[in-house]
Amino acid sequence: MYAVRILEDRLQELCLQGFGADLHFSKGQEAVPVGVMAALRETDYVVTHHRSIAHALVKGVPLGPLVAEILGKASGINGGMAGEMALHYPQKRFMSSFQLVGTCVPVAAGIAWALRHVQRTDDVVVVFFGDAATANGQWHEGVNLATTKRAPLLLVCENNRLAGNVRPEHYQPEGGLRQRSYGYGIPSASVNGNNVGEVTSAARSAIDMVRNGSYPYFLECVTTRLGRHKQGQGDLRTKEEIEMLTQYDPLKDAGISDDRKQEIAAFVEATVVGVLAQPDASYN
Ligand SMILES: Cc1ncc(C[n+]2csc(CCOP(=O)(O)OP(=O)(O)O)c2C)c(N)n1
Ligand SMILES: [Mg+2]
Repeated sequence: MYAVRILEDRLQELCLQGFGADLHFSKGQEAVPVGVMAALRETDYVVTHHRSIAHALVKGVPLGPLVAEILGKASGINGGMAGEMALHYPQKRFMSSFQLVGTCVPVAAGIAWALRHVQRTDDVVVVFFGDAATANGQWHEGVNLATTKRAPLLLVCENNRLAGNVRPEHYQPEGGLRQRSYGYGIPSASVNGNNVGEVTSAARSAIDMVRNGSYPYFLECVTTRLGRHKQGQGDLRTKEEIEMLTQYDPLKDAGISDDRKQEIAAFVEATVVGVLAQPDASYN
């Protein structure tokens, strides 16, 4: 979680200096990807949405080539042509991130179906998406497909109760997100997404069910976005509201020693400096 935080803080500085693009960070939400992926086998797969950097790093995409991709360098994992919202690194079974909200779900459902019913493995797919994605038609088609085709798919909702600067009363019916899973008859749970231990233990039970039953499961992780939606957009929340939310920061009581923090920060910094010196992607 600390590596994600440090990396994203550094990338944010670069964005503000004009190096990075309009990136979406996971500040405050780190316990969701870290907690869920701690419960995966290395051979399991991940598909994710636009807020992708944490997910890629935690799934094992190597730091240097990941940063290079995000900064548009030729040495990036996708030649510097994809960027944060079309990242692809199948070597680590990080299949893709998706720009269009909700579209990660049908693709993830298809991969999960093929793994179980064509390749006949017992690997599972985890797909991460935001709370607003559950209002998108692609989300519903994907969940319907996964359910009717018995695909081993863990649906992880990072419920930060925001879509950009829009509050959920404008895109969600009252009654809670889990109700959406009831319509498909799939099992579900809701956890404190800022508590990494709670996320991991819920993910373990969920993944057991997904793997053994070859059926989808909906895991809602209630979390808090502490930064802007993306770097080019202001935040309409007041400073007081954001300050209040920092009490839920998953890193607050994570117990990481100062030595370990320094070690991680030095590694991230050396990697970023090395990447900055590399040539930009080019069509030539
Ligand atoms: C189909 C589609 N509509 C609109 C957008 C613009 N957009 C980008 S992110 C976003 C908010 C998504 O909110 P949520 O799914 O809750 O994820 P969060 O950003 O909160 O992590 C929107 C509307 C988009 N990328 N795709
Ligand atoms: Mg959201």
